[in-house]
Amino acid sequence: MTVAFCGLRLAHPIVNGSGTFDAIAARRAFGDGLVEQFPFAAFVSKTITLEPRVGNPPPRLYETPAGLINSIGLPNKGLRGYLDTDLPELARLPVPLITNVMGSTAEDLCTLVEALDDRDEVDALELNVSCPNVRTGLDIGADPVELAAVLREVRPRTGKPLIVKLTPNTADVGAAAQAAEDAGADAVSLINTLRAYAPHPERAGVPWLGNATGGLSGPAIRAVALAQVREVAARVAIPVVGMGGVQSGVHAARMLEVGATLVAVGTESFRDPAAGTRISRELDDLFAKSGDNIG
Ligand code: RRO
Repeated sequence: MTVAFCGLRLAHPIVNGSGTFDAIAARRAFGDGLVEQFPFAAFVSKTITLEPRVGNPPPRLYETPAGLINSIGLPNKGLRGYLDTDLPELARLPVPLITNVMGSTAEDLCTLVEALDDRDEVDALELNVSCPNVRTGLDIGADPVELAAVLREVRPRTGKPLIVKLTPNTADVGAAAQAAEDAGADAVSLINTLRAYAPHPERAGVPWLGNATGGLSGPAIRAVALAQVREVAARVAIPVVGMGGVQSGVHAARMLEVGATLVAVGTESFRDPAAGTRISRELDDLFAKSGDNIG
């Protein structure tokens, strides 16, 4: 079941959520086999910023009854490190590469986008305007007016497909999606994690996470993700990448039913690094059983 997405032709509709699958570490840990049988139809990189970042203080993870709270805080090598060290490795993957970027100012974002536009190894860009774990002073994804203003500066800097990763931590995700489309986004992706607090299990009033709050992912957020993807898909004409708690082919089918073109798998890959392969097979089986009419 190939899928057309922003001018790319993908082998199936399952991709990874940014930051939830480290393809370079996976090759080291599991060997070339995992990379040759790559679990995803396109690879979305972890978010990169202009300058290197060390990320948030530990602890960075907290398990909830049906999910995971992370407060990773965007550790990355910065643009230079990505271009020099990671990009040559990621270019060897057998699938298109989508590079995810985040800036604390529109100027930073423009620099990132221009530098990546120059690189043939990068097939598309995803703009992260939705990380719950950094205080940038620029919560652009939550404010449609600000989001559109930043996108109008960034859009002309690249001819590559531009995907905007929306935040669920806003009153009106449909308005944010509409603003992204109006300002020239080629696609939107959602949902990023829901802002969440993890209490210390033994010390009353003390946060567990080093950064106090984090972002909730996993099965706990699936129903929220479906509601937001459904709302956004009904509102915009550009393709939607739906994600949030997808663990099976049936879950992926539900995302497609509410209007997603692609489905991203995130937290499930931590449990099973080959989850993408399994979920795309399960989806194929569902299509085979019921034609185009998945029930
Ligand atoms: O690095 C992170 O803490 C992080 C990012 Br950039 C994001 O977009 N979403 C998330 O849950 N964590």
